[in-house]
Amino acid sequence: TRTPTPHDKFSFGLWTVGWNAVDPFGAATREVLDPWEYTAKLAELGAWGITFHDNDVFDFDASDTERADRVGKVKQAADAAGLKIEMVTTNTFTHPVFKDGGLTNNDRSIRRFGLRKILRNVDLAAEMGADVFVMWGGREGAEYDSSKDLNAAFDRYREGLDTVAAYIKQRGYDLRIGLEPKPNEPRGDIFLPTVGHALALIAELDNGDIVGLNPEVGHEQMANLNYTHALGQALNAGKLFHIDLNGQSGLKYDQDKCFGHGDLPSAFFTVDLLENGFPGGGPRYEGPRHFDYKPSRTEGIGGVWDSAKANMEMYLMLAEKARAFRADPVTRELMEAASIPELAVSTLAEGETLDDFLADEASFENFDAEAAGAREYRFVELYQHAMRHLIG
Ligand code: 3MF
Ligand code: MG
Ligand code: MG
Ligand code: MG
Repeated sequence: TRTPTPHDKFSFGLWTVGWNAVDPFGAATREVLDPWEYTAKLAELGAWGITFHDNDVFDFDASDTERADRVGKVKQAADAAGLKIEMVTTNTFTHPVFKDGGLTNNDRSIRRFGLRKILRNVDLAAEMGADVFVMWGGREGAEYDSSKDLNAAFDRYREGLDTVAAYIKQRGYDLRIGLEPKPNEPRGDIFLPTVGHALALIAELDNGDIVGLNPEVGHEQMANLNYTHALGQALNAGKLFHIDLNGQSGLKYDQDKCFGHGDLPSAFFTVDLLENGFPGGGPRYEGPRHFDYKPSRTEGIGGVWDSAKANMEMYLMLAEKARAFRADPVTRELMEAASIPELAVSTLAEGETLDDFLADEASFENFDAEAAGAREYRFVELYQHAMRHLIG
């Protein structure tokens, strides 16, 4: 079915539908509502959850009372609409103080301030009942290679992340951190440009057990990488904590189009992985289907809701097709013919020692590489069969 329900676990950042369409070249093209005014409509459209940055809800310099008042209004509206606040994040990119970053700023006093702002919002995330605390270090980076001690920058990035994770543990919060990689924009080069870079840094943390990823479709594609592969490796590492779904058409600025409105076949295989899992079983993603997109500047408030619906409809249409693709006996035969199930069989037999392996002449001395090199996989036909399901 193509009608979203809370069961589908769709969620939206308040900064997505709430974007007034200011861009680097033009002024706002839309009026925006107060953050708590988006919840009823999102729930009516079938969403399950919402997410926000601290400063989507209250200003950078809001007083404590103002902060509490505005946060309370969002929480109340979400509760009234039956929406879960599943993720909260901190804005460490808009205010000029963060122009050289929060955790990796050259200025130590700014790093201490940035870290305190983040810790404050960890408290807020816990108070809102969120499961995930996303950290997108959009200003952690540089335009000029002369501007940074890179070794120190990575030390400070690790220190900052470990401090946030240690704080979560010390307070006993049921929260996990999701790092969001992005290669560039707004910085010329952002640290942790891809999922792979983030995984490598997480492995070096003292408190890395509660640190994972929030990969975004467009961000991986801006690095010319395959989003589904990024999800696959993060899942395989037990680190896929959250996702940002949207659409991107090739190597451009961060387009944040609706999910599936960029690279459609790629979106199909992303949904296939999320809904059907790996062909040979293995870890599954059970978290929110979270959209981080921007309703185009050409849209009015009607278009904001058209685009919110489009994200969910795209996902559900793709899910329907991905399920049919996997259930089709022809798909199974082609997967079998391509030896896909065999990839889930370990290369060394269970209990096989290295000596056993080296003594197995069938695997080397008597192996017919010519014959094996002549085998076929029919990957093209399998892909074409997916396309039959997608657009046939
Ligand atoms: C920028 C982003 C961010 C992050 C957000 C954390 C403003 O390209 O994608 O959105 O997603 O800061 O969730
Ligand atoms: Mg983005
Ligand atoms: Mg984006
Ligand atoms: Mg994002």
